[in-house]
Amino acid sequence: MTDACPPRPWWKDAIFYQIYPRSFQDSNGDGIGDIPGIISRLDEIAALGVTALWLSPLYCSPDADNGYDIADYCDIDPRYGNLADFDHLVAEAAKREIKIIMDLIINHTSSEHRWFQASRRGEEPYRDYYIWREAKENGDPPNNWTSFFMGSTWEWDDQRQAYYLHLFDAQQPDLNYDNPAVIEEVKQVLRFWLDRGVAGFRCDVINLLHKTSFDDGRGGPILRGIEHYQTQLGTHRILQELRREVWEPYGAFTVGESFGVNLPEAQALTNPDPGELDVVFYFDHLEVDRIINRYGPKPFSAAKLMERLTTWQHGLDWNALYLENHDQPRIVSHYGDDKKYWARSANLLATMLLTLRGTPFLYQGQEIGMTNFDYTSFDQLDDVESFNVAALMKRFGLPRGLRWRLIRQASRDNARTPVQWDSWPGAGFTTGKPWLAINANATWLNYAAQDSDPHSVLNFYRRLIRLRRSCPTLLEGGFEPLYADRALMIYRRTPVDGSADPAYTIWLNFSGRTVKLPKAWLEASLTDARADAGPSCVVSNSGRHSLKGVLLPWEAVIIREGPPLAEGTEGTDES
Ligand code: TEU
Ligand code: CA
Repeated sequence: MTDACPPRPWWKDAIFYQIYPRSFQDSNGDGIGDIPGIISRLDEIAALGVTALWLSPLYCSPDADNGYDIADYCDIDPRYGNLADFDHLVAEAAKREIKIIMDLIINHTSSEHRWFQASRRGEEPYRDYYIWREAKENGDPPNNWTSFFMGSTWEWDDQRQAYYLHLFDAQQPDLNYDNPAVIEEVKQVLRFWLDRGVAGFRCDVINLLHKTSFDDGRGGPILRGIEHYQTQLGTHRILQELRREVWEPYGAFTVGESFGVNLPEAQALTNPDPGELDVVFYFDHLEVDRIINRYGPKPFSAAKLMERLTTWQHGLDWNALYLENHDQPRIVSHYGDDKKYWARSANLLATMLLTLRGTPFLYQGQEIGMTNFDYTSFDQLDDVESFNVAALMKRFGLPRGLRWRLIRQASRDNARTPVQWDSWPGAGFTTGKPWLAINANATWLNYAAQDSDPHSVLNFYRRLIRLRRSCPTLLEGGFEPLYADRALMIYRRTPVDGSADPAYTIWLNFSGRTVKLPKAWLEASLTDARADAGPSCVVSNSGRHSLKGVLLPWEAVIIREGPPLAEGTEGTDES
């Protein structure tokens, strides 16, 4: 007798696509993307091979942090539509076999939420829904913590005559997770959306929920105090309770954005016993070229990236794979080359994302290789974080030019410019004035131009997604690092037991130079039958069919080990 294997969960085979609704598709000319707009683009999303959507917040919000400050968890902001539109979206997506997960922001609410309004008046039962503390004798805040968006984490409230905690903006007061009533409220919110047919949640800064102590923090001006609230025991307990009582009974999927987690913490958050989250978003692999955070650049190295990827590929059973989201610069402008080798480097990054072990999450516009914004001055920005960071840099005496350079490459607005659907004014995003300026490169870098071009970034993504979904090795196989240096990265996906699908090796050149391939690895990939021609490529972003001694600038190649493929399945190329 053998125990039946538990069925493989749907999300392991999923291709997720994140929508930042404000910037996705406007349907009524007010310059702000909306739900009818999303519905109108479902065919494009389905054509890419996407099977699940993560929707950035659509809830009622005064937009101090673009919806990450929620004023009503159980309603849609009128600018995006209404609950009927939302239900329609869920139904239309389901017709295309696309599931939907919501963004769940429960570390904090908006200061306009009725819970906070009642709490600041001292009304029960809301009095202790938030974290209130008295001022020190001299009137100072209760401790020295500093927020994600710079400055103190404490804001004085005249009405309540006390300070409240906010890890992010002052208009984002933190909920008090020592109060069981707050956890009960959260369960109601979860059930509300699950009952409407959503398949799960992307959980915003989920590892910061429980604050263990309010002692002074150590460290410099950034994130002082984080040791008192990052991935605490109390947070593990809350997640276990939510999983047991809500997620598990509904079969809901959860991906937790986990700020600053290390591997052991991520392992604990995703350990099926007792069970908290399914997968986590960590930041490690995006920080290879950063000191401390996005605003402190240092040189990139493929070897360093490989080292970090390997840690996570081996350390977790399953990874949430991503290179972009609404908080990060565009990957082609970050790890790629958004100038001379724009398409080829975008395709190389696509190759990496879609050949690692885990569930890939694409971000809107990534599939056409959208780049960072082309703004030239501070007044074109919108993001609260960019303004606060710029102000802090000014206080530290950084000259204006340097401030702009750092903000320009790291601002979250880089990812928030409207999706470039076509080359018309408004880029097919809006017929009105877009809430955030559209990149001028929309005239040539757009969906319409790429849709029918077999050599486009878009079609490269489509092909890779198809390949991934048809190869058990790419879906479920193991990961083995083979070689890396400053520019080059080579790894292998190893076959699944009992599967006919062989191993694949992935060869990536993260540089604008032609590099020689290490002979040992090249030979290892050669089979006798094809030794003369060189190993044959299932995918190449340069149009090559076999691998010889070098990789061209930003070249990416996938080699299928074992017998050659049938005619017509190999040699994917780019112009
Ligand atoms: O992000 C939290 C986070 O960990 C960072 O990426 C953060 O945005 C900051 O830029 C660090 O420098 C989540 C959301 O994704 C983000 O959009 C929200 O602003 C934030 O939480 C607060 O809800
Ligand atoms: Ca609109």
